[in-house]
Amino acid sequence: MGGLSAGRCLVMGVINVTPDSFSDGGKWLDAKTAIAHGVDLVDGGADLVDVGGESTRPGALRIDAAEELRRVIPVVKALAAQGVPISVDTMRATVAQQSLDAGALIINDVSGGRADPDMFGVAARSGKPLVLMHWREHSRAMQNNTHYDDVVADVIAELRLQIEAAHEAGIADDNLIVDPGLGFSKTGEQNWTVLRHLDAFAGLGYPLLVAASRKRFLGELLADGEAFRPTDGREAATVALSTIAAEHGAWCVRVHEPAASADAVRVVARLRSED
Ligand code: PMM
Repeated sequence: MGGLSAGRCLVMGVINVTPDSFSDGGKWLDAKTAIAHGVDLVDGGADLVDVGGESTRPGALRIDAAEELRRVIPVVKALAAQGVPISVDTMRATVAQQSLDAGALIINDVSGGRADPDMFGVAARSGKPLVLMHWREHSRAMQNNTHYDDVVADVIAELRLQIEAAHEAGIADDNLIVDPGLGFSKTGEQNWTVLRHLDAFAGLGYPLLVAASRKRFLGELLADGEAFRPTDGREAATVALSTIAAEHGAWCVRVHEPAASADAVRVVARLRSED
């Protein structure tokens, strides 16, 4: 993964340039604010910054490519120009290509190449790393598609198909990163099962990205009666999962607030190192 390794689990900070993402929707919609937030994420300990323009929260409707480009490209361009390592969170080949042209280093495709038939071609030609997340269908209906015989075995088998398709499209093996896709076509219970078996996902032999930050299943776990814990009260639980992901060999954790996770991954690295 070239310069994108540090002898420890990396921390990816998140900027959603969207009006409607579940945890930070609307906060960074203006490019200037988003760019300043990207710099804050790095100052707060993020090793790289993930920029996305399309919400993937359950039930979300899609925006068009022009709107996604309008949201994402100025932010990618400005942060990359300041030397911030950028991944672009997009399911569209055209947004991926223009983001790479603007200086992004990684394509983070939550559909794992399944939403846009041109995505693998862009990734293959660019020679840049591609995150293949486990994905079944678009957000609008994904929570109606959560049947598995065995969630760990089935998600791994589906990820293997995505990996095979990426190979066939000419993407180099060492440019693939995998992600189990917590919350994507998965119930809260299934997310916990996946997290209990991170070793099996790491065992695929690719760098593993884990993105649990502030997700709904944490709000449910920490609920006060019927009321889910609000997103800004899910930080400590997020850091607990960053620690566990790092302990199980994750390459990177994707989080909204990097500072505490950046400390946690250093604690794990120190414990795992020999004296
Ligand atoms: N989750 C979200 C967005 N992008 N990317 C990857 N690779 N893995 C994820 O699980 C993932 C993602 C949704 O969360 P957000 O709205 O907080 O960004």
